[in-house]
Amino acid sequence: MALVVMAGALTLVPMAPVTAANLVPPAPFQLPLPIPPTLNPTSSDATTDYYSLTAQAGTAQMLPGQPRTPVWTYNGITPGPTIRQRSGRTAKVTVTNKLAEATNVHLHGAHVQPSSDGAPMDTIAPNASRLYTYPNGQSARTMWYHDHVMDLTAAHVYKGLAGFYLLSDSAEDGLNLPTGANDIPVVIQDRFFNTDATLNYPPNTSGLQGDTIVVNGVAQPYLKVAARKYRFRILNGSSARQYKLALSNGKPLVQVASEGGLLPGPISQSSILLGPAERADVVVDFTGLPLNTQVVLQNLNGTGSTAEIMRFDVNRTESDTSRIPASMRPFTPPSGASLTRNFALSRTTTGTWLINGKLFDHNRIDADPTSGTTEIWKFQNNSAFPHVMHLHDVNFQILDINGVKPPPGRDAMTEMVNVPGGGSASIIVAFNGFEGTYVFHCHVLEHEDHGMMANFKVSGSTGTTTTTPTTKPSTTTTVPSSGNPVASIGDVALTEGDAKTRTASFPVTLSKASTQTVTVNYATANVSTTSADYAAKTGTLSIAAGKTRGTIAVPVKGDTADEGDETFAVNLSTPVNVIVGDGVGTGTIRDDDPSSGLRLTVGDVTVDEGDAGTQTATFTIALSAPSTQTVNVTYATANQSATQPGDYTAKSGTVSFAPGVVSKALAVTVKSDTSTEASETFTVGLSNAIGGATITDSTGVGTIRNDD
Ligand SMILES: [Cu+2]
Repeated sequence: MALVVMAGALTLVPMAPVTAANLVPPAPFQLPLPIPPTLNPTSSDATTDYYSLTAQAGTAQMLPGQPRTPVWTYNGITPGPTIRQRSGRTAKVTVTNKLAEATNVHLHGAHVQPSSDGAPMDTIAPNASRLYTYPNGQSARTMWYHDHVMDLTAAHVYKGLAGFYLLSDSAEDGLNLPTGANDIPVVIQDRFFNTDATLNYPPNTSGLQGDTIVVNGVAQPYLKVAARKYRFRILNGSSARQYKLALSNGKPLVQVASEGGLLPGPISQSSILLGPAERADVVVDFTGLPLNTQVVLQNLNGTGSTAEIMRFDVNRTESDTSRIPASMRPFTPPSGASLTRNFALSRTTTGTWLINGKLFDHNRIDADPTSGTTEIWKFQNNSAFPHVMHLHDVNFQILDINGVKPPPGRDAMTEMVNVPGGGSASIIVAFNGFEGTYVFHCHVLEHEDHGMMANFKVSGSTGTTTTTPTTKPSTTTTVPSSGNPVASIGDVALTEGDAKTRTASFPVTLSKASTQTVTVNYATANVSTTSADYAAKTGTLSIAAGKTRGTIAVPVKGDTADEGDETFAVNLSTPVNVIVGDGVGTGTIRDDDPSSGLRLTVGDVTVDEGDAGTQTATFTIALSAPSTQTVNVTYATANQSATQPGDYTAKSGTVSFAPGVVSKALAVTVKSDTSTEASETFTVGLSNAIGGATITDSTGVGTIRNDD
């Protein structure tokens, strides 16, 4: 409806309903499969690769014989460019928002600090930029990045905001799986199109299932292949549709990886069920097939236009030295759960979705696991729709679905569990590494956007982190701990020095001795270091049977720059015969150079509300002294008694201090009204300082003084 203001009166004028006709899905296999290009870093240093993504409007040739479709893109294309990153090397991705509304980026599958996780309320305003830091302490795996803003994720991903993020490591290199041009990411989505080739996204709370299958952004494409092996990294990037993948020639799909990366061994499957956001890396072997053979990737769950996904056309022979290895990556599942939590999944009569009877509230903590502990989470689905539950930050193992062990390929580490309609599933999850608040939610994106999301807050086991007191659900039970020992890495602080190289020795301790040799991989990663202040290091720590302690030594370099204290991390991964408890050791390099300790602060502001229009609350973000290097800090507004958008306009982004600059103004728009409410407050919070400064006052309070 349109609002028309006439002579001081408000008149509601209904607009004609939109009646654009739905496009009949085109005949399949007319356009080639596009392969999203690999994103080159804008720069790289000893530890880190820097990338730039811009969310912007664009067009794409999604349909054969039709005009280009208006879409949302990263760097002009959908799916966005593929980020291919090495395990153990930090990625710093600057995302610039050139869309007309807020967006953000969540790296799905990443073990990452909360400030870079892309939480629903942690958004990038139009024309703002945001730096996301991905430590990449995990093993090789297929991940994807996508928009994750509050209430609008489904619509934003539907418009095109998704791309691949592929992590590789040396263990994977050694397996001789198909690589390079023979390692192809494939995202399957479904859409409705209007007859003018525009996207049609009808309002929906059940979970949208479009009538046109698009692969890498193109309707039912074909791919010309050689008679050899290929690795296809298949992602279900749809809102709600579940695909049962199979090959039309009856040959198996050989699954080599799932969400958690490489499986212990290959699994030959006649079909693979893939729910939203789930991934399966499969090797398809076209060797020996005659030229001109056509093999269709089918969806056995589909009918008509949704039964066929894409076609492979064998058009050449090629030598093939790749292989499917007999064994790949063994893993130790989490064990020794100390707590069980129960989550009931249900729907309201208005179509919204609930977890334990509640809609999502970003201010409410719904589960409060302690870092270093393991829990069992049970999902009871009291609705007819399947819910694909996803936990941010952590991986877990599925213990059962409807009381039965999960099928092959679904029993390895993952962050997705497909809970059948009317059914149940349980998972075992170890919380370690980063502390703070993350979301878990149904990845049917319309369910997520309509309430089916909750917060879990990982708190430190040492009591050094302030935690919001919460009461555990009455259904909590205690499970006796058993199984492998828990490995924890300690923190180290040392003074930088000027010239000598010193050694930061990180202790790794086991909760008890093992009867077997324990190994764990480690890799250093930048946290607030911006230059090579330490020697990046990766390797494998081995602790002999009967022993409970090992050490990881990292050389730290001295210098004479005044840069404030700096921190880096040592991340543990790929545990064998051990569970990783605290998997992140923090190394603090104390700066001993002159005028040490650059401090970042944000001041308070009071503005009079006024009766009409808007006012500006100007916050001052200050650096205690000029720096010789660029200092960046992330900021975001947050509600107190004043709430956005009614009282002020939410704002978030990054403030950058060029060398020598000590003060920056941050203007927040405050709305006026004539109601006689009391004075109200909101805050501007600082986080994630980069460039050697420490945040010593992280919260500026904005007071809107009522003058009515
Ligand atoms: Cu759901």
